[in-house]
Amino acid sequence: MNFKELCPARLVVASNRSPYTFRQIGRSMKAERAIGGLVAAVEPALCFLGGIWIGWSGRPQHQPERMAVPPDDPKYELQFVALSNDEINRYYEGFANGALWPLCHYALDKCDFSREHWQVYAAVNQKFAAAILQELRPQDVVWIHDYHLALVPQFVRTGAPGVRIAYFWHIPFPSVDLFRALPWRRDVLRGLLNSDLIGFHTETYVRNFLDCAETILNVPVDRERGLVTLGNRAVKVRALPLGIDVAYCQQLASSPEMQAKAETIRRALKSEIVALGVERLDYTKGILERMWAVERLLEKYPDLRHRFSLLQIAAPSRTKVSEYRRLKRLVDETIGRINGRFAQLDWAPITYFYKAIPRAELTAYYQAADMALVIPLRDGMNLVAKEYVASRTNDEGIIILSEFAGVAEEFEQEAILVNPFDIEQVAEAIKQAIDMEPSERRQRMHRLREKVKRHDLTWWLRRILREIASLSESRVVVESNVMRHRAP
Ligand code: GDG
Repeated sequence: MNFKELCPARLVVASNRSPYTFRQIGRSMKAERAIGGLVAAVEPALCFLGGIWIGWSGRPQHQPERMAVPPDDPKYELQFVALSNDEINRYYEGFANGALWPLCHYALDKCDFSREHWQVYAAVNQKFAAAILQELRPQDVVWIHDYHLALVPQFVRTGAPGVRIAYFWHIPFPSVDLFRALPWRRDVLRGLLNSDLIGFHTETYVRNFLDCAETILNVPVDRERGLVTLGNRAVKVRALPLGIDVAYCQQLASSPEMQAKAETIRRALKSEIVALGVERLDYTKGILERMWAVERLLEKYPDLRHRFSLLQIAAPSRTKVSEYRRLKRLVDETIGRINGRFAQLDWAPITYFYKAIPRAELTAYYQAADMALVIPLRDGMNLVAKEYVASRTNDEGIIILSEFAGVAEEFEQEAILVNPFDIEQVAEAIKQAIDMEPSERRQRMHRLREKVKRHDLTWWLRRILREIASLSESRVVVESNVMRHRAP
């Protein structure tokens, strides 16, 4: 894939976390690639186009401040932004994860709208913008990621008015009624609208964002063309659903090592039917609700005791935020209670890992599971659902999927869609999956695999890079309320 033909520009990428973290081993530092969809999605573009990725290393200080990566075959540079402990508390844990994250996931009761946190959020966004401006060369494209950096486009635009800025928002964008609760709703919208292109995972998030721009900022919105007009600039707003590296998933799934591991997992669980949950331990992922659904299932269908079990992998996440510590206690207690209620000497209904599993090894879990329970209360996309599908190379398996995950807009026909708040419905959906004719399960999985293949990571990168490139070919200019395209 030659991305350079699509987009000849150099990229300046910014995200809260740097794509590599570092561990001190003896006297030297070992670079480790961060877990998660963002790095997997963006790194290939940077490797092809070259450029720089600006992010926080995850530590208060970092030496050196800059390095070339990937370590074994350097293709682009990393520039670290240093954050003090106070900045981490207020910008990252306080505002980004204590206000914006719950707000965008419809958890208004968990929002802490502290003015001090907001001020530090703005100051840290300015710090990121300063780092970007320092690196900027003529013709570069700035590509900013996620809810931590919503004000960065505005600060960059002030320092470099003509620069092209693309933004990708990885989490849901809530409806206007909810977003209005944010005391700094106008600042966040204006900050984002200093981009030239804003990408979301789904059409629903695009609609919500356009509604917010129109209602809260009172600016002209063209829904058909996906444009917001601000002064003499038009901002493109697009649904660009992120795909995964299907070829990599299939390669892992076909490896004898992973297949052997999948066998070992199945044997150890001693269950005829294995369901799998994989997520960061986060209150948006519906982990507790899923446990209650399993409890209801076993209560209602006693013949499934001994035959069915859930394997839940929950990777530790944001462990310093009090809501996450509370959730951890609740999950521990709930699993303990349910296992205590139903377990027998040679069988437990829930097997629970509180640890991160390396990406490659996850494949063995995907392969060992007869069904995936992807039941978040809200989720921007959910890449685990796509990875599960891509790993089912024999077309076996089925997904029980929350209607509130972004991926439901793509999988709604083939998955069993549920409302995660309706515990009885989730329990019944598991039963339906167990009772489904194997041929129907195979048909559904086959169709899902075709979808995931068609809209994979390369497809997404092509789409987004094409959109980015078109920002330079024909800048959208607004003149006396008439829109026309003009060469730069
Ligand atoms: C945010 C949005 C959106 C590897 N080991 C573990 C693990 N991984 C990998 C998975 C997957 C990724 O991490 C998790 O991605 P998700 O999309 O499922 O969820 P978030 O981390 O919440 O990501 C989300 C995404 O950004 C991309 O835009 O889809 O909606 O919230 O690639 O293979 N994941 C977990 N445990 C491991 O041990 N959970």
